[in-house]
Amino acid sequence: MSDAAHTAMWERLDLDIEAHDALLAVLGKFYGDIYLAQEGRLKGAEYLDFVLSEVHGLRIKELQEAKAAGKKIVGTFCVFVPEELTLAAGAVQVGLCAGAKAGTEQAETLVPRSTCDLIKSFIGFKLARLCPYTESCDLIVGETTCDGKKKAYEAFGRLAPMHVMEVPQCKAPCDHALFRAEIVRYKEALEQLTGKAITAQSLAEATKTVNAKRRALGRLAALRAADPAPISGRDALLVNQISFYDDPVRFTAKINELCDEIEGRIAKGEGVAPAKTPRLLLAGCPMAVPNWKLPYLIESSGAVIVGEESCIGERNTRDLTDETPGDLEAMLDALCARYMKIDCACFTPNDERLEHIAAMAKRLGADGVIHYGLLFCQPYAHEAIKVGKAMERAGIPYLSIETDYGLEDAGQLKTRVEAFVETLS
Ligand code: BJ8
Repeated sequence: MSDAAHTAMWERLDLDIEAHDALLAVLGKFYGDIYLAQEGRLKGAEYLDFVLSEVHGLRIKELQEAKAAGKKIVGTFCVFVPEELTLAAGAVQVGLCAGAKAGTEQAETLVPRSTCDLIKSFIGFKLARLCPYTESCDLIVGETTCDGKKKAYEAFGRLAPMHVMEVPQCKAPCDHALFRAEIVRYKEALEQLTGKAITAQSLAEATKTVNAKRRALGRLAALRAADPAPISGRDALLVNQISFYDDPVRFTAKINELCDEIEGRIAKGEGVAPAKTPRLLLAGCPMAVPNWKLPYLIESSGAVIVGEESCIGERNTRDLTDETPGDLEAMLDALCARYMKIDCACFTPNDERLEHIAAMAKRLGADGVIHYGLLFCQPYAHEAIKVGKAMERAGIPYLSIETDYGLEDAGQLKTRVEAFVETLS
């Protein structure tokens, strides 16, 4: 697409063109420094570079073409929104990334200053007219996970068409029943939006598509147990980030190709860092595009990241939806069962998360765990303490970091990470 065609498309979406150009310039520079400067990247990473370079271009054009063909676009902020249902209704689902500081001052007119950057980011992007994904959406789905998000959606709902799903906070049978009812309510909202009834057949097909994507991401996650690490943590994170907005069928094929290449690399004993480089597992809050600060600091401090225990990582991909039920009601039960396994810190108790982190660290041969919490995020700040104790019991070195989307603390964080990595060497 030419620059002029891009600009015309963004104008039609009523973006603030000048501010948007400035944002893309910063993103391009950031990407060059953090991604393109890496050594020993896989050939398949060219696809990631291409997708990122066209993140506000070709993919938005595809969404506009889908809309012109009568499809609806659904935006989400959380992995509790069942993509299976969205696809079964013939709609396109995109994750709204919320990983950069934008429109912060404007956002703070709607939410308290003591709100995490992820929330401020999606509100800021909307108020500053910077996100072509948000502006392409026919419906945005929120969810009652943390207090910050659920109150923010009250304000956001006045700016965009919204549906909010209630996500329970516990996992007793009555909570499963509540979420099962919410799945039905979301199904009905989608049917109203698209004018298309979700059938057993359309849901079965959509479930296969979403499971195939999860399997490809699971395959990649498993290959990262190899030493030397065959792919950098930054690239693996990027794969997970892209999974939220790329076309699911194309993405799955590309990631399986990437995995084929990785298998070849492992067979030759090659990697992105020498064998025995300190290996770290990142746990905690999700890292949306372009939140690459901490992974970059870690991997420029002599360590390699071998796994992400977050919603932009294995928390979102470890569980498949059962494909065996033949009728719609049983399929909705299967969806509910699958989504209620998610071990988000918003649940209480949430001890399975501690077990998952320890098991991941063991499976991936991690030498240590770094817990990442966003400043002002209460659920993950609480769990950082619990995770620390669990890692101590398991004998796994642990570092807890709390930060935001700013770069002001980068020097101080690097010092802490380097000191931690040194203890592992
Ligand atoms: S299922 S992790 S995607 S809610 S960082 S906004 S928790 S104050 S992102 Fe999440 Fe769904 Fe859970 Fe996953 Fe609140 Fe914390 Fe901010 Fe957060």
